[in-house]
Amino acid sequence: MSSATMVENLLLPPCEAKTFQDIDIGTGVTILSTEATARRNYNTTSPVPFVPSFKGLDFCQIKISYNPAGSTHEVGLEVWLPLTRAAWSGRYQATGGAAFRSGVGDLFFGQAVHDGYAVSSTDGGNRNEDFFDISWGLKDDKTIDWERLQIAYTTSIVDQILITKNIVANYYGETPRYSYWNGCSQAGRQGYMLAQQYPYLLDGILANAPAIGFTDLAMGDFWPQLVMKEAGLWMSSCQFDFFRQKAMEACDMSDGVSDGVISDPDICDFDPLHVVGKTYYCDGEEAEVTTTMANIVRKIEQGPTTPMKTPIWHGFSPSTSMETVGATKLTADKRLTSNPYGISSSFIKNLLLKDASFNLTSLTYTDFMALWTQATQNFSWLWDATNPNLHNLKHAKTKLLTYHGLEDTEIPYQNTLRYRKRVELVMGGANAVDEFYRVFLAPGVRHCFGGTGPEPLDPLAVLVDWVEKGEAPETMDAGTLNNDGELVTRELCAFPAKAKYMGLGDAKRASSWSCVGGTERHVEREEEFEGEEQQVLGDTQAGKILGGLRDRFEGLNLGLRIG
Ligand SMILES: [Ca+2]
Repeated sequence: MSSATMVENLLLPPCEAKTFQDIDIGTGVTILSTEATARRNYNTTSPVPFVPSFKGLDFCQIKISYNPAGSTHEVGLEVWLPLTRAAWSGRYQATGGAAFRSGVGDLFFGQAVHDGYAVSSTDGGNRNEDFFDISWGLKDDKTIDWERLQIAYTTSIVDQILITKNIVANYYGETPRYSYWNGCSQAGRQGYMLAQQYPYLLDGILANAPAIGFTDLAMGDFWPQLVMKEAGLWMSSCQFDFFRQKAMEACDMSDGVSDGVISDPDICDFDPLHVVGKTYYCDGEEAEVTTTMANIVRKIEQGPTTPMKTPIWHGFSPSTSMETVGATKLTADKRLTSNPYGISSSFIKNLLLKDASFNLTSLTYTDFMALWTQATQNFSWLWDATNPNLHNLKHAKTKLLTYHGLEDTEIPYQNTLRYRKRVELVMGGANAVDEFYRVFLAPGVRHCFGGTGPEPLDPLAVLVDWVEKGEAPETMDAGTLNNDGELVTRELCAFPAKAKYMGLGDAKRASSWSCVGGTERHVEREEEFEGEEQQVLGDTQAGKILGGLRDRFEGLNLGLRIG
């Protein structure tokens, strides 16, 4: 440690509650309690495989409890600050929630502190540990607790960011140089809400697989259950998987590579009715696909429609697993029955029907449509983040970055694309929107992570480079291990570009693929480009495609070096 750094660290105040007594965010919150503890050589343990554990972390842990402005509800906030000034990158990372929860505690804190971030999470005033239970949104007298819901889904996120910035300033003597949002699903929705309403609070927003239209999503994810109920047939996951396997057989090669990933589900024209009469094996028995089964799958792929057949929500692409929204379970007498997704069932029962013990299999299509209308009228204002006007985001120079898996089991990727296209309509077209908002679709990736396709490796780093170095991403590095344990790499493409196998070279290597069909845009001439001919190539998308070709030939290891 240099002497200058030692002096800097000596100047930091102690990691004690009194250091953080002076919280003033100007919106009238009342601090109820403050705890601060210096943690040294701390090991995090992760309860889930997709979050790594970290050893030997040093940080200041702060826990604050407060009443939001004008409310007597108690909200909890936790912040970890790298213990020394030298360990802090000057950055702040706000993390968000999942399912019905506003935050997920310290789940992502180890990675953040390890990477030099100050990091925080709110409980949104909801201490219920069950991610899929929203019975707390109903008061004892069966009326909706709007105050609690509003705190959980809007104001606590803003308080979280403002209070944490105060805490950062109290400790390091300066506010964060760069502030980021980082989250997926519910946290993705929170990120879009911040982008639409409070973009000045942040420099960059990473909001993946976002639950943008949360009301429609909660209703739409019940659709597969209703389809099965109306058809009078509850299908097993094995039966759904048979259709999924047939769709994969029909469309896997549409991208030129047989790898269990459909790169572009939009061009997969698999029709479930084509496999009627085919034999499948489930639970040790052989049976034939019926028309009823095929029609169930087709309706789920088409998505919910009004009685006039107007689509009201997206369907799921044919290669998407139905294990979440199309789940069924066995009754005591070994019959299959409904097993709806927790978000949908808890929302419909508690907040729409106000009866936690309601039997959802009694709902008819007509009932369901009426409930959807009620849901839109009562809850869209609360938690939907669908406003396409991003003028404030643009003006704040804040960047919004999203990836969405094409096999998302809970939120159809079309939800994100529909929003992006609406933004393009009101914000001056694709090129203009690309200046502050980019979307990357991840073939074969499920909800936030998992699946057969390569996952984004470090999307936050991509956002940081965009915000701090002005490097707008055209691609996003992704990777996974295939069934044979081999590393598969891919560069995800900035929408609307799609990854295309160039027909030559190892398909497991990113260099054998190119992004094609992207937004035509002027590419700044790079310094290494010299000579008139290369300047011309560098000016257009053609340069990028040729760049891909260069990578591809170099990837063949033939000793070729191009450009
Ligand atoms: Ca494929």
